[in-house]
Amino acid sequence: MSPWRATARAHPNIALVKYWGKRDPVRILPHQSSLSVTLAPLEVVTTVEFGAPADSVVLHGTEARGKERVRVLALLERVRAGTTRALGPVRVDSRGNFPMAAGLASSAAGFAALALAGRAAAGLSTEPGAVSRLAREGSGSACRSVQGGMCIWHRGSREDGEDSVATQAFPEGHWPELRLLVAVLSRAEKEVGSRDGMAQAVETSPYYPAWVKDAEAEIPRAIAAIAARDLEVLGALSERNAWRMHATALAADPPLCYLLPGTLGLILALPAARRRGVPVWFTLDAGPNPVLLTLASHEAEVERLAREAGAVEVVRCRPGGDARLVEP
Ligand code: 2P0
Repeated sequence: MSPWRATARAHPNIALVKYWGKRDPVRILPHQSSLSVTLAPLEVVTTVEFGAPADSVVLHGTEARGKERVRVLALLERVRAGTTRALGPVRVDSRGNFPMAAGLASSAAGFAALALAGRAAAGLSTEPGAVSRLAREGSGSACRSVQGGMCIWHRGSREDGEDSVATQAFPEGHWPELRLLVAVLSRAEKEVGSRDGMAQAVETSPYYPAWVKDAEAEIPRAIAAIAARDLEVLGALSERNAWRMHATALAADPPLCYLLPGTLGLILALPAARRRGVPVWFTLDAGPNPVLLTLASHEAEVERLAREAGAVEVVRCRPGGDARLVEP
């Protein structure tokens, strides 16, 4: 591949132990570690080409303006700082194969693909640790989309952030029966984005210190449950971690409520489904659309359950692979 141009693909990820709050908003360093599953078949494909006539950032077919463009170009500035070569202006083209309205942030897949393509195009090492650190500086959760399977973003303790990086805990093929279904209840854009919401929770939620301590302690328990492929234990852990993240947000001032009535309708129906023998648990990001954890054997039944509870779309996912370089 030409050292001036590269194309990378990356999947988004869903956290089961969530990242919620920064100790350093500039370098994007979290207060606690988080753990996620990489989601196939959803992906973003990004091409980076240095030596273009002028800087250009095209996201999903449209020239980006404002904050989005600034964030993309800032990440590529960090790539430039890592080499003595004169790379010149850059052209970026990035598109996803999934509806952004599904509530799955495309930023994780987008910044993971951008970091990998950017480093490759500049002739820099594409070793996962280096790519993950760079992706983190674009969007925190992106550092967990550089590798497949299940990844842990270690909070780290260094001020320069060098040890705040994601590593793979289990490869893509570790748990082939695991399924994650995004139940789209609302496509409306949320009023307060994750970045502002987590900052508000850090500053004003009296529950914030308890959140940090609890979430960090859940990581080894989540690893043990995944190692044992124990969905009952992992599902219960995912639900309580999601509830605790939302409790922390609800306790902020002003309060942050990401749930809609339909969200509660669906997630409160799950205990009865479990009593009927359906293995189904939820996790919920900073938005109204739950992600349902189940097994391949029950995927159709869980989709039906989500639709009966009002889901307008259900996106079926499974653990995905590493971000990778491809021919454009
Ligand atoms: C997560 N979220 O662990 C958590 C759970 C939302 C709720 O990571 O400010 O887009 O770019 O670091 O990564 C969404 O926040 O935020 C997120 P920035 P990001 O997946």
